[in-house]
Amino acid sequence: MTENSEKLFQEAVKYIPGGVNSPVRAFGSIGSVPRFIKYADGAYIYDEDDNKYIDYIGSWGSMILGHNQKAVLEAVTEACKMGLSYGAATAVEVEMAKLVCELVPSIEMVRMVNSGTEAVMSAIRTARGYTGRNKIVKFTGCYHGHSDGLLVKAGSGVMTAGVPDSLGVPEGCTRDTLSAIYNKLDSVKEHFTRCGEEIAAVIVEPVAANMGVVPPEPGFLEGLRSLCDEYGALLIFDEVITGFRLGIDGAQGFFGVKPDLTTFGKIIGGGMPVGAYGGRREIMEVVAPLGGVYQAGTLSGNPIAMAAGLTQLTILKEHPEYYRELNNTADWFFKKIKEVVTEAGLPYQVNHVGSIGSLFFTKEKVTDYESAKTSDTVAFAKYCNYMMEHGVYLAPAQFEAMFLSVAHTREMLEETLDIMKKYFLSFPYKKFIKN
Ligand code: HOZ
Repeated sequence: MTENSEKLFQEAVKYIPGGVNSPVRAFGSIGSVPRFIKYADGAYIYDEDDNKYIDYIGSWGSMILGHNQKAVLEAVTEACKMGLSYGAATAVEVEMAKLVCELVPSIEMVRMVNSGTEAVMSAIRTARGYTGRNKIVKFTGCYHGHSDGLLVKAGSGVMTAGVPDSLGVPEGCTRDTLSAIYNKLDSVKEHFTRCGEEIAAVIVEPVAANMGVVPPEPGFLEGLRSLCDEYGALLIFDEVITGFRLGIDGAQGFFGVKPDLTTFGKIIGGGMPVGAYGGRREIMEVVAPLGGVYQAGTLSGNPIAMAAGLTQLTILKEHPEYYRELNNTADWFFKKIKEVVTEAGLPYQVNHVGSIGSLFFTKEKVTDYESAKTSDTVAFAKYCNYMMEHGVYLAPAQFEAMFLSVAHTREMLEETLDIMKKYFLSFPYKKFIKN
């Protein structure tokens, strides 16, 4: 039953564009009613109709420890008693910056902001300021937030909506954004050969997670590193999703490739709105007030947000076994998903890296935007709605990731697999198959 969600949605559309504050949440691509969430706990999320779901979104990855982690909640509660915001320097933000620099070896200085979008926007400006160059290379299907210059063939909601570029972005804002193909080094080389001296940075999701999850092929990230070094451009890893998720030092630790700048969001805030960008000292020293790259924010380093993020990161640091267990469990889970679809006679693809993954409704191996786009989104929509109706809360779009947390137990994952199995092995499903 979704009666209360339906009523809320009818109200919401009157006052909020599309009824939501972020497009994917409208459930448009699966054609059903967005669930309005009342509360969440551990790996479960509950809607306004009191439906209970196993949550595979986890605030798009932020809740790696599960919802309502006790120590995080306590830290936030304590911090609230001291005032909500000062717009001034605090001890907690120094502690936070120190911890990020300690955990991520490529980072010697870091600046806190309020979202991943803001982090990326600022990192790009920093790269341009530092190199004195204007052009950036991004990959088709990678999503780096909604700032003007990066809404070029972006992933996530833009890809789901089938909109190549956003309205309202003047041509001038994207003139210096060059597109390349994920996992195809040659497509990057072409840009460098043509205008290498003008390229300030290459920005990449080290594991693409906004066209569904697409792992980097062996040599791809290393190749980007070499090209950037050869031409004096900076390599920016957008670790908004992978940061503190694949391991305490993110994708850069997981794959052993060191970027010049890194952006964070989601996990770094422990559920609060936090983003950050950081990198080598000499680069970060161009940021104001030290240098000429201006970037500022009243709520940056907000004490409540810092309390949540600092506590979540400290727990992760103190429990390296969480990553081992989470990644092992995820390896098992995604392998089982592949077995389920194979048993049903479906040639669908399962991609995953650590605790993020995607089931692609296509027989093509998914390595980039074009192959991801071969997915049968109608079949995905039917599947996604079935899962929702049976208590499994999935990202409501083919081109998003599934997120596991340390709160997901084997029993919950087995329950999820059983529901998937029932669906894929059921007769009515078969008539929707395109591939
Ligand atoms: N852009 C996010 C998914 N990649 C969705 C964020 C949200 O709706 O909260």
